[in-house]
Amino acid sequence: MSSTEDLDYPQVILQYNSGFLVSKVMFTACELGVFDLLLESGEPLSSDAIAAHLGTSTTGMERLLDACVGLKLLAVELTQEGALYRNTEISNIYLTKSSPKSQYHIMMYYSNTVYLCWRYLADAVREGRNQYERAFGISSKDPFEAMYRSEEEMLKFMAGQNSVWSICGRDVLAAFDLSPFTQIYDLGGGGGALAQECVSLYPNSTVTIYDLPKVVQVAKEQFIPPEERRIAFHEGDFFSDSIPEAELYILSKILHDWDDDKCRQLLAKVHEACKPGGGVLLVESLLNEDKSGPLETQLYSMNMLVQTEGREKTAAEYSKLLEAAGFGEVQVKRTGKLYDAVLGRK
Ligand code: ASE
Repeated sequence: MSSTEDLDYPQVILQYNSGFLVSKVMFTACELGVFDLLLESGEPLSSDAIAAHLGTSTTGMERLLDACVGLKLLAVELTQEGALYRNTEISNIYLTKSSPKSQYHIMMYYSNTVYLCWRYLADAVREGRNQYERAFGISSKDPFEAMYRSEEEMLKFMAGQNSVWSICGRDVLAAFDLSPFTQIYDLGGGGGALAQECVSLYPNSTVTIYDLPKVVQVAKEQFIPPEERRIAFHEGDFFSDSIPEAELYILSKILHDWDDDKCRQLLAKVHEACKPGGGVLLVESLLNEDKSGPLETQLYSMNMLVQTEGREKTAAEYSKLLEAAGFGEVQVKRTGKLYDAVLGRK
């Protein structure tokens, strides 16, 4: 801080105070369908018209729209008939449900699930564990049993993860030339958006989505088009069931869910299954070596505390885990975006 003015009016403190209000305004406009309506309408609309279409109060909608203008998620124009609102380009691409890059589902997951866990952040820090018992009244022995406590919750999570891959998937898969690997397993591949990116980027590859039976069933029925022949499915629990032989295993946002013991166990099992000359690709958000950032990754690590038993790690920590499991020639590629890639070879 450089001047007394900053001390009298501490921008950071004021901004951080209202940070969660910002998220909730965006999530709520998404949830109510504001951006979808403005995309469909094709012309600017008044707050009364938007409120009427979406079945909300006018007094609430007017304030929500103005806050969205403040956040630059909407633009407003004053006319003789009053204020008219329209989407910005960013909103059209990322905040509408129908866009191929829509972030709608991850926002609904954050707004309606993650948000409820964060209410107990102080308890999570005190106790060093996730907060499913307090937030939802359910046992938290297996974090994914808790996260998939209903089909609806599982679907929300799968759709949310898929929306992340629609904007980050290509970068992490292009970080290394994976074309030598044609037989690929995506362990914990969920809704399969990363698998779809993979077969599109590497047309000679086949990707098998390995996940819990109930996840695979939903992926098959709701996420992967049946005509996609390069994507296969394997139902199993990668801790207790066998892992078939393959050339490359993708573990995308898997290790960050589990404690170090389970990470070591899983990687040892993957190493055993892996063809000689094959490899493992970790896709994770990497912390700086001194853990001083990136902020987004530090925040994800807090989220892993409230929701799972894992944490975000540094490149050196992932390399060490890979080497302990027998993988060598470990290479790290930072993409400069949310998710990075670490490749190890057998
Ligand atoms: C997990 C990922 C998540 C487990 C719990 C989670 C996310 C939210 N809760 O493996 C998503 C992480 N955030 C983004 C933007 O990807």
